[in-house]
Amino acid sequence: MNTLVDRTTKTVTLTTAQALIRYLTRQNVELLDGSIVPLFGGIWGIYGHGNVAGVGEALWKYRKEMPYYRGQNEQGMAHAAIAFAKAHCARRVMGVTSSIGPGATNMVTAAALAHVNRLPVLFLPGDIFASRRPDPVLQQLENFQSPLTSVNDCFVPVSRFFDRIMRPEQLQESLPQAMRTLLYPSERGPVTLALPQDIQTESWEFPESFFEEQVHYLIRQRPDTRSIYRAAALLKAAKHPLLIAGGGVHYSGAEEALKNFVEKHRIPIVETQAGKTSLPFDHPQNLGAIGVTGTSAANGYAKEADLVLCVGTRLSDFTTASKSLFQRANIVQINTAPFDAVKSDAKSIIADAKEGLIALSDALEGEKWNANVQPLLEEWEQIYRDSTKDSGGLPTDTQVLASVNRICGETDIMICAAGGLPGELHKHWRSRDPISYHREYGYSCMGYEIAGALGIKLAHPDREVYSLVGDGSYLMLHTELLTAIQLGIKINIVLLDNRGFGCINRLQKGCGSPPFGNLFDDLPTTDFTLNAKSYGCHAVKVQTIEELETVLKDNQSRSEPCVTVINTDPQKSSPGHAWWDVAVAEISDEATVNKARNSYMKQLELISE
Ligand SMILES: Cc1ncc(C[n+]2csc(CCOP(=O)(O)OP(=O)(O)O)c2C)c(N)n1
Ligand SMILES: [Mg+2]
Repeated sequence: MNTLVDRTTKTVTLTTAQALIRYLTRQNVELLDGSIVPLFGGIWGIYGHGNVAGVGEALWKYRKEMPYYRGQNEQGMAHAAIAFAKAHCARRVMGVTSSIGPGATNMVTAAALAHVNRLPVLFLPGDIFASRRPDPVLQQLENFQSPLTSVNDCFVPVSRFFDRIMRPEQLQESLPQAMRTLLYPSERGPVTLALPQDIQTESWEFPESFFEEQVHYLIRQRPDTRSIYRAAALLKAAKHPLLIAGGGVHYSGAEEALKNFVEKHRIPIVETQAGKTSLPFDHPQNLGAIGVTGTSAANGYAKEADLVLCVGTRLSDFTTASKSLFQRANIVQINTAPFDAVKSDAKSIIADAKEGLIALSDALEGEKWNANVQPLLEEWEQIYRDSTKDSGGLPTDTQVLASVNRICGETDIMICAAGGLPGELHKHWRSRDPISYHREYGYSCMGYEIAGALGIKLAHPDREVYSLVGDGSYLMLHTELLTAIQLGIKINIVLLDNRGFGCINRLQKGCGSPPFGNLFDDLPTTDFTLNAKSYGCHAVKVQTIEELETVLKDNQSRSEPCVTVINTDPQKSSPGHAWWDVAVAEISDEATVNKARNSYMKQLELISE
């Protein structure tokens, strides 16, 4: 592998689709443990006239080298592909092929999800004929201004790299760019290669050398020395520094470097959703979740911090508590992407998290801060105990998650994305394994939870996967449960049924609006167990936390997907410890809205002081 090849004469004649799939099968990756595996874990697909005879034919030809997975919904398949990549810390990838039109646009939401979370995935939507011979072909949009436009142009703003393959030989330029986007940490994100259906089937004499076996590896960008000395000088001048660990810590595999850094310099850390479990939850310097969904300890310390060292975070609205948390602190950012590194007027260190932390630690020499965080941690421990203990009534989300947490083994993976749960989990979930907390909270996309669980299980077949899902998210997209049955894959679904959009109902009331349009007040109860059983899942409804734990334990010996349903209280959530900017109407007929507007304006004044 990666030896010199004869680039002179040898050619091979293949269709565009065959060349594409053959090229993908030749891409490998060296993982951090030194093992070499195929870069692509497989291709998901749903066929239609736009891909069945082109990409479909090629996937059959290469079926031994490239696994093919057939899902139920293009968005669901793409969620599974993205979760597979995330569960591999973005080091392995999957592709998704669709027909033209609705099959393609079904993937646009997932492309945005991957874009927001900086996660790699390869979209292969079919496209209208390049020859325009059968125009308008079935499912063709027919843009009135430009026949160049098809629905696949919706992928342009949600892809990190987009190309339309109008000639077979174009692959030779396009595929290396696609690989660059899937693999370079600073560029990483979704790639879309739109494939006109006639071009998929046309052949070309490709040089054999194009298909040589490649072994990729994690590219670690080293920091510029000046940026390190500038950051070290700022840190040395600070009295209360704080480190925010973001998803970049996991993508870099920087957990050990982070531990060494904080233990040597005695700086407390807090974690974003993507960065949770950068350190074990019980590490004495880990103050836990930061931001709108943060702990009292993390947010309490952040208010006092005079320097915030951000490692691999996008500094989202939730992380910064709508920019209210540490607006007076100096910000230093270690990030592979200059786009993220300059946010919040940060002094940037453009680097891989591990490389950046090691270099900064060297530059700080023996400097130590010794913050006393013990009282903050003790206060949080008490709040944690009060919120998670079983109080006997209708269970809360927090009590359910604590119960699942008790059942989970150290290396089991728990996934969640939207609703009230992610906020509760960010604060209250306790684990030590770096990849055990799988959160999609960049796009917080309802419907990621079950399809995503499938992708995680494909990435880690030896681990139990628990998906915590609200009834709203379940109803939005649960049909990849059937795909789990098809593939003989076990996932554990815990469905928290609070009869609707609990968190949005609470938000609506918090903004002064009368509650409507969120909870199912008038509908008879839905029997989710019947729904899950109809696909072949093992499904049980439980009433209490105690029963939940008994069922989850029993399910550990099962091999089919298990769905456990529990009713939860839509009105209860644990207290927040930071502000979230949700704009309230300036004028309203409702007195409650006017009141909420007044407190909103007071908050805005507070942060602009
Ligand atoms: C695809 C999508 N549509 C809408 C939203 C906005 N939204 C966020 S949470 C939520 C309700 C989720 O309901 P459920 O899954 O039952 O969780 P709960 O709020 O009850 O905890 C909605 C509508 C979203 N995040 N994703
Ligand atoms: Mg709900």
